[in-house]
Amino acid sequence: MALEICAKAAAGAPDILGDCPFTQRVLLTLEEKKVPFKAHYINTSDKPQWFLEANPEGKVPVMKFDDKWVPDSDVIVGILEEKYPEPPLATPPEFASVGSKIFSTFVQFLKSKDPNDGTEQALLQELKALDEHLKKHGGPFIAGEKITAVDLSLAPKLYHLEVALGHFKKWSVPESLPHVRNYMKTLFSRESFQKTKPSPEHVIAGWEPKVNA
Ligand SMILES: N[C@@H](CCC(=O)N[C@@H](CS)C(=O)NCC(=O)O)C(=O)O
Repeated sequence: MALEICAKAAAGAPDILGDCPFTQRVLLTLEEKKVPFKAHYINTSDKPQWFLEANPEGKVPVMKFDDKWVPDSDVIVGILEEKYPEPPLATPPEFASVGSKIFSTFVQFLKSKDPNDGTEQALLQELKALDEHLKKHGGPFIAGEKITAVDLSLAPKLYHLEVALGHFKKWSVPESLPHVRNYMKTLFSRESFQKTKPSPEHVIAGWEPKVNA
């Protein structure tokens, strides 16, 4: 039987995949490993009772393994790697934290209302470090020629960055960071990404209340 996953539903569209980067990370892992799955789309603004009983913390994604619902994308991806070792996607430990501050610095910059508060610089610094890493190690992925878990975790976050900063701040990754720009193009054009990406409209709708808070 196919594995079951609870994924975020799009706002106002209960049958469409929503804008959760942690859910997409797990879906990307399943697609890369060609593991069949069945998704339940969860309206996170009005969570069904059965979902809250299965997962009292109430966050998505959760995945059912051996009749037990398991939360947290980090844990789920680890279990998938053990149960479905092919193709291997574990990232070598020395590369596992590359780009790990990009999402938090992006969110701070996105929410910032003061152009001089340093949040843009903080994000640029993280993106520059990624650019230098990709240049030094030759890419196209963080660990070299093969895609690994760290790329599958970063890809949805970079997509949110591109869509949300483009929309709310008319901002894009500068041309002075060509390796990051190419990396994003490579990730976003991958079949697994195309199959699992939320629409830009849903990404924008998801960030709107946080940007205008
Ligand atoms: N650390 C968790 C984060 C999951 C998470 O924050 N999910 C968000 C959606 S992107 C969520 O379920 N929010 C609904 C809520 O907190 O009620 C993971 O990696 O799976």
